[in-house]
Amino acid sequence: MIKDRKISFSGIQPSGDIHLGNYMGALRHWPTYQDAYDCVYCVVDQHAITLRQEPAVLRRRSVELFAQLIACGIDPDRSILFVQSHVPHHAELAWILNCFTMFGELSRMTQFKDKSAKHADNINAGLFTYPTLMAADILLYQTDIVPVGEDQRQHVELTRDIAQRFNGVYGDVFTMPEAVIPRQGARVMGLSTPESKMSKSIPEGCVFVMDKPEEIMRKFKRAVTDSDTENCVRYDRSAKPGVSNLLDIYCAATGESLEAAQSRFAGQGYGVFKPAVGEAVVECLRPVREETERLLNDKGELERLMRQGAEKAASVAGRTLSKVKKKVGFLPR
Ligand code: ATP
Ligand code: LTN
Repeated sequence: MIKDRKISFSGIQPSGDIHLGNYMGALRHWPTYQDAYDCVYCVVDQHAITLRQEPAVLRRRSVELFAQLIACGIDPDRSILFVQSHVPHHAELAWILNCFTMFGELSRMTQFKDKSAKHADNINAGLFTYPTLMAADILLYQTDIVPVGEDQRQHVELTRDIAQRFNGVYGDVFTMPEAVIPRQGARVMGLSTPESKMSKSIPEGCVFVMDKPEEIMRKFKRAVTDSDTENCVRYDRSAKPGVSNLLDIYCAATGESLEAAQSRFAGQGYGVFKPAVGEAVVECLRPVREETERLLNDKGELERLMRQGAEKAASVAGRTLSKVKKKVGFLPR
């Protein structure tokens, strides 16, 4: 396929409400790729059902996430933004790629091992073959780069191995993708547990993008600071993980440098510092929340954008899938 610009593909699961960690570590960076790449962004609801989901909640989260991606700056006219289950090519290619993926390879995936330990009562085949569906997502669009968190690097590596194996048999069908891992905001820690990453599974110290300002302020005022006696704002990840995390969040929210932030709060106690970080986060998230709310008030328009995204996605994905089917020996209909 001849391409004017390189292609970027990212996906995110509608499996939980989006929090500050997801925003700082992933969503906030995504729109920036639109200047240099042709971008494809996907709400991966088919991946989400590898863990049990409440149907009504999954529907609500899928629409909300779709709106949040637009609110963060993804332009649905310039990029392809769509919902995975609206484009059947993903599941279809995933089946074919399953036949080019080894049992041993899937068994070695860290995420599979982690999730099957956490959900021992539901180790289903979809959880096991999660990476082949992700490979299909990526390879259908002849993707060059895949912006993801560090935790997804292994899945992108497997995607490359699958693509290489397929190309080795049938010639150059798939572009070889590469993971791109952003450095900034890569690890936001929990406000109540600064030693572990902010996560929806620890709701207490987790700030959600759709939280109201009062709720955000409450969470920051209760944030764990460090058990030393000095009550002073200083950056030291190992000795003062709570305060350092708050400083990192403040800098990410305001764009101020760490040095500037440290001197701004020098000599001030936590009673001033914590609400100031809260306010910075409120202001950083406010436009995203308000724009999401505005978009959610017009469901008709969101549905139109989802249809438009699915049509654009299907047209690109269809070209790759037809080629793959021909290569493996399926009869034309
Ligand atoms: P949770 O732990 O809340 O379940 P998650 O890791 O399941 O979060 P995903 O939906 O897998 O979240 O990830 C969406 C994106 O957000 C990924 O790119 C991931 O790297 C990023 N991300 C998740 N948590 C954080 C965090 N605390 N700090 C920075 N980035 C994060
Ligand atoms: N597995 C990813 C979500 C995901 C994805 C993708 C990311 C599904 N398909 C394709 C990049 C490209 C996650 O859990 N964050």
